[in-house]
Amino acid sequence: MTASELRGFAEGRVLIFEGAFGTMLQAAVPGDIPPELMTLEHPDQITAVHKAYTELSDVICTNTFGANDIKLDAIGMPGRARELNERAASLARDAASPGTLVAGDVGPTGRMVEPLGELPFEDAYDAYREQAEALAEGGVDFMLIETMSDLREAKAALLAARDATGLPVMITMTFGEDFVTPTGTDPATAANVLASMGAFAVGANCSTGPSRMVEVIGRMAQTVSVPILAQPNAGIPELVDGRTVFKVGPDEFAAGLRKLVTAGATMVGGCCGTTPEHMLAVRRALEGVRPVSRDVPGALRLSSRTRTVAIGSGFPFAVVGERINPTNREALTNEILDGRTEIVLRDARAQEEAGAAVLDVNVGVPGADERSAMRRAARALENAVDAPLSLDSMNAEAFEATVCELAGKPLLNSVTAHPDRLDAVLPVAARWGAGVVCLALDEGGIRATAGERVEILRRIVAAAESHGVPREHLIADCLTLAVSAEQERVPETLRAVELVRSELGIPTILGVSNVSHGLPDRSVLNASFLAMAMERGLDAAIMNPLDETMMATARASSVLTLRDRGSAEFIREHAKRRKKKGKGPEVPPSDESIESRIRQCVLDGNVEGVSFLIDEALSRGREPKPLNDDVLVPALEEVGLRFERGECFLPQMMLAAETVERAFGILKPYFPRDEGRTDKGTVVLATVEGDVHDIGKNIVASVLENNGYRVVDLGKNVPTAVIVQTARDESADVVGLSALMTTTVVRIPEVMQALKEAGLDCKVVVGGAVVTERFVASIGADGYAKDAAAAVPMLRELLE
Ligand code: B12
Repeated sequence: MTASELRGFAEGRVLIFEGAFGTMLQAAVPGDIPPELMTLEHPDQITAVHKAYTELSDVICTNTFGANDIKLDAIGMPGRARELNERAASLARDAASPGTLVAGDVGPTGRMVEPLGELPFEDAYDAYREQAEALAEGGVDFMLIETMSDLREAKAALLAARDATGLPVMITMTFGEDFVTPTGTDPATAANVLASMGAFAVGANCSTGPSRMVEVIGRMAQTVSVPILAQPNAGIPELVDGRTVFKVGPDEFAAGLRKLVTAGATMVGGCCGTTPEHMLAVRRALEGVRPVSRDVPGALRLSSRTRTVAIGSGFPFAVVGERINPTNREALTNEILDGRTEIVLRDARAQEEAGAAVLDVNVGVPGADERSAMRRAARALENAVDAPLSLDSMNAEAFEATVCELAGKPLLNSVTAHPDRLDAVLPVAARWGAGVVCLALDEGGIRATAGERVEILRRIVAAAESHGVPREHLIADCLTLAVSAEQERVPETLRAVELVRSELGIPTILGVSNVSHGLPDRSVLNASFLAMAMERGLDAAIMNPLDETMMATARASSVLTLRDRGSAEFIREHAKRRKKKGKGPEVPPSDESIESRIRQCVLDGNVEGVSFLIDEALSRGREPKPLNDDVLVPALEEVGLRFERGECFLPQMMLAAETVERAFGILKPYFPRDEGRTDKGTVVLATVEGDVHDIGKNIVASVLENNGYRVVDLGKNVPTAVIVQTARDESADVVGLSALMTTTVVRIPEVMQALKEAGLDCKVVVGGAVVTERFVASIGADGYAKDAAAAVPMLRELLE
């Protein structure tokens, strides 16, 4: 089915998708058979579920949610994706009543894609591609990618489905109570990034029931104009008498979906806990209901993983911070040549703090590989700051190497009307859904008049559209010329800003600082030019957000050009500045201690950067132990607190953890050793089952090894039986258990009991953030240490 056929099918009505599939199957086939395998072993049951839903829905889905090779591999069924998907697609196809569409269902791989996890993007892409090909082969009408929690994995699935099938692709993500995905992405950002990459429809599924999904769908509906799909579960499941129960019944569910349609959903269905009864109630409740009409204001919307910024008339003026640029900055130039990102991140934070909405990233330095420099900087920035990025380069390969690494939707700065440049940049923008700065420049150079420049831009817009880059992804730069050299051309630039707006209908951006080149008092000239350009309708400027005159001018002009309605932002900023007692934005101190730089590096999750800093600290004579105990561990604890307060999300916590692990790996060999001794006793160490926190346990392991103990480290998430077996095989003197969560600390008494039952009389010592002396006393463990250093005397005493 083509996109336009599907659009025709959906026109003017609310499409109803099926309810939960897995819930029905579990009820039909007792036992623990993976749902995907049922396609082969119980095809009749699959057909029965399809039949139950096909009567009630406009769309039924194939039984292939977990049928990608990565997931299948994890459940011991590698290499069977093709067969399972083809078969499942044809079962659904055969069961569908005439007029019911079949969606090829695709779910997550169950593993985290880099940089949050270890699964390479390409591997996720390959697995999804294989699945999509087989589903298309089996005859599905379109692809439905569901329950994604990480934008990069969602991108891999979307691209693979697009590349492999050419069918329309719908894609939904799952959102928590706080209206963000588990990796910190808000609904507007998810919708913007995925719709920009060509999703036919975007939406939300599963999550926390229909009523809380209203907010999610509403925010998506205000951001994108593609159809919106809402498939909530029947509330958060609760455990009642050992059974999972979903509390939202059919009528309440149907009323909830009605509200979702009012919020902007054009397609609805049910996820976990919903049944044909739920869908029957939905069918009745939506009889004759038409989708609400949406009027999404046109703008260029850029995204990071966590934020979306709209640029265009009617939206706040966007300051694009220009400081990440090595021109005339020796320290930054050296940093880029060394492969570091510390100054880049510091500049980014300072600019964001000062009010930059987007950060321009220019890392072109002669002698450095710009592709890897750009990729490194952009990756570090996306993890550490919220602002979307503008990748600034003359090298299209640097765009290509970087854009595939990002979760968000960056701006590619820039393309000219030069045919080679158009052919190099536009396909990258089209494939990855990126925004593009269009420079009013061609082989003939910069034109004198506004009209000529707009003509060049018109050609770029046409080329972009023919490459599949829509107008809403473009922003025009009419070129700022130095008033010292070409005074009469400056007013032409202002005229061009006005013309682009009225003739091309795309937003405009200018690198304003160029205007004052070669003159004194540059800030005043820049600010005056900015105010004049804003009056002509300029939507964004590449400028220095640390220049207070410029920022004050941008804020004042926003009020005077009606962008800042009710002067709200102006007043807010005034109050903020009064609080700071008139101080301007902080310029990053250059004499920061190495300790606070390392701390910042952990907070930024700057895995690559930390090695340099640890080496620097060691070479300056810092001791490894205080670096670990007083800098790395407290920084990680700070990340934990921010996570608890909802100020950062799982990706940041994961990257901070990886940063500390990397740092500890460098420090480890320097820890004091009790050379040559491994005879103080054998300690079997493990983080208990269900718990993946192992940084603390790893520190304990190396400190004990260095102090003459033989350590058998079983790693994390270790089942009780494995701990007991190893304790026996290794004749352990001590079993050391680590637990960091209130939910897993209960495993400790379980392991103690199992050791006792196995007749092993080894001592049990425990530790981990949630373990307290009181708890230890209550379970009767032999020892507790609050940290690795305290573990050494504790063990000595215990074993003597
Ligand atoms: C890093 C981290 C992660 C990393 C772990 C990476 C890794 N490889 O370890 C990642 C990102 C993967 C993670 C995931 C999650 N995390 Co976490 N995480 C943390 C964080 C920020 C730091 C933990 C840490 O490494 N501290 C530094 C080390 C050095 O300290 P430590 O572990 O306490 O170890 C020292 C001592 O305790 C002692 N010790 C430790 N073990 C042992 C053992 C023995 C025998 C002895 C003697 C001593 C000893 O010595 C160690 C060295 O000095 C904490 C916050 C915190 N303040 O603890 C949250 C925290 C533990 N995580 C939390 C949560 C909720 C989660 C998730 C559920 C989040 C989610 N929504 O998915 C998942 C859980 C996944 C799972 N099933 O386990 C909560 C737990 C809340 C609770 N009370 O139950 C915390 C407290 C954050 C919070 N404030 O909300 N997390």
